[in-house]
Amino acid sequence: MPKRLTESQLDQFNELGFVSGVGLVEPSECSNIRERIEAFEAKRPEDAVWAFDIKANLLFDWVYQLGAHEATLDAVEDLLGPNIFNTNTVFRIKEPGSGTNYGWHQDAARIEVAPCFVIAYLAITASTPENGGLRVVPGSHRSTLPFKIIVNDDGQTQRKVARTLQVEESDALDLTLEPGEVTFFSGLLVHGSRANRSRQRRIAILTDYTAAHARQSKGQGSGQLVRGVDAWGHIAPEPVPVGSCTAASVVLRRDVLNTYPENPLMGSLAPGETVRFPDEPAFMPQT
Ligand SMILES: O=C(O)CCC(=O)C(=O)O
Repeated sequence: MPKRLTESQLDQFNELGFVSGVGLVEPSECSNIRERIEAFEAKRPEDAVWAFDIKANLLFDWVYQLGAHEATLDAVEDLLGPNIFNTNTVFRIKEPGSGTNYGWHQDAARIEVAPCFVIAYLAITASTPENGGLRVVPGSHRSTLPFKIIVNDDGQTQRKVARTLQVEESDALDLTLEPGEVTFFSGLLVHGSRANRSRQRRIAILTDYTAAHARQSKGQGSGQLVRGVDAWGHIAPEPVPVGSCTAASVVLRRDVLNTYPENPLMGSLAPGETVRFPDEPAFMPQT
């Protein structure tokens, strides 16, 4: 008996690779989260750019707590079973009128994970076709599709990103969410999103959830065990941050990112290429 999702939602997830519009977080909680985001941006605008970008769950205690949200984990348990790691929480914020967009991609294209992780896209503000909400290609989650690596993609500069080739736009579906609603989708589902043509910010928080028994095709991932037990040791354990973006947690996050076989910010490194993180000492916060 599923804990949170209905049998038909589970069937849809298996068939199409996603289930959308699952109301899990109170809109008032979304307002609180937005206030925290905007308070950090006001206080430390330069740090907000990198701190929210990847593994924010290693930097902020309140982001960790959001990743461990009980109702969300109940739904994830229905999809992945009872032993769950949070392997990455990111913020995706599109300013009014901004051109930030995400070309078609499968998050699990470069490093396969079996069983595949599930991504929870939580709408902190409403998410609509006009403000650059999520678009998915239903049923595209069954295999890794051909892709190419792009450096300095239009929508995301200073990145190496994997972009799926030959996606038929007419196969895509626009998803609309109210604040507090979640789209769960397979890490293999082809998805993307367009620019924000509205006058409001679009704020989404995406979390990757991985079953503790899952295996990666390359290297070893790491994560925070947010539910159940880890009897497998496939995923390296990550600590829970104390406080909000302290120097200690910044260093810890960089150490974690440095252990990846592919650098998650930049993709594969060329021979001799070294990693530079935007949180290097010049940016380091004071304790
Ligand atoms: O925020 C979005 O619209 C999509 C983000 C995304 O696909 C990603 O960060 O990989």
